[in-house]
Amino acid sequence: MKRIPSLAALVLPVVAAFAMPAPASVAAAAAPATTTWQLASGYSEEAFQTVNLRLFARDVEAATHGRLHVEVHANNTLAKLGDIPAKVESGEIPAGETILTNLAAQIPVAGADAVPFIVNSYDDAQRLWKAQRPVLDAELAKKGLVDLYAVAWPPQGLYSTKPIKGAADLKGSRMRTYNATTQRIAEQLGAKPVDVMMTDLNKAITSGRIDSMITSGTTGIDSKAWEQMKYFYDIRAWYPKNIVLVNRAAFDALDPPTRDAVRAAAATAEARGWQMSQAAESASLKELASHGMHLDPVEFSFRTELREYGERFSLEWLRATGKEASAILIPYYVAASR
Ligand code: PCA
Repeated sequence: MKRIPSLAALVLPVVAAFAMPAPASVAAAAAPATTTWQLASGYSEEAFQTVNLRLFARDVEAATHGRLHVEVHANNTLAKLGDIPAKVESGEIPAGETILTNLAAQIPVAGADAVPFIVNSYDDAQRLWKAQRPVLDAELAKKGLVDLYAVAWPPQGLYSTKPIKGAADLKGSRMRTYNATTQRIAEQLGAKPVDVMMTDLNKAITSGRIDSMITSGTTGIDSKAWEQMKYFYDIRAWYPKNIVLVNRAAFDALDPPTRDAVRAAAATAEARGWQMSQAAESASLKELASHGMHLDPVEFSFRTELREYGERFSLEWLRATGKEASAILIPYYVAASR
């Protein structure tokens, strides 16, 4: 049997390629007081987003000669995923990583990430981020939040305990959701939304609490989806992003060279993270299959139904977002059509 390289083996060369050069920007001689940022994340240690986050913290430490120490608390240990944006906004914790769609209730443009089927590739996902970022940053600024970097998860596929031939097969199924946006998508499909954080996903799968879910191949691997869910459909519904946020006052309290070093490490983390995501994506479907999952093609009629649900969701999002939606989508479609 052909051996499938593990995800770690595929992601590590990407990590090595992004080793930061020896820090020169911050003069060690000045050595002012050390600052520590507590940084909360709601994802498990093995998630590639957390691996990248720890590398970011390491790079900041090196580039500032230890003047800024970023202490990463993964796995919901410092704050629960859903609470992280509010806690960073209030300053209770200086920094945190969240999935961008968690902000969609207060900042509708953040919800562009889960509009199904408008993004078809990593290139599209990058274009969307480029168009979305300035609009999003202006909204974050009003809340006293600074965006450091954002990285897309691999495309979201459909997992199920039984074969799915059409949307009718999802009716009444207990579909795992990960925030209000995915909850709305489940409702539209006629499924019963069951909110489960990624860190509790394996337990929810093995205890039979959920029958279906829409998430990435890599999260399916991290949560051992195959222990109950034998069917995977590569529907590539959307590419949600995680974003790392800092409280504005905490950021402004840094001296300018330290701020520059944080920005530089963030830019490196963003580029590295997107490459890690892509490396994980191309390996993950093979890995799911190697655990006995059926990767069946999506029936044409089901694909058509999914597109229709996607359009309905897009319209709801456009209505809720108003003119800011066009401020993102027009530049996005112009760039995508080039
Ligand atoms: N994994 C995370 C968010 C999107 C993804 O691919 C999750 O399932 O919670």
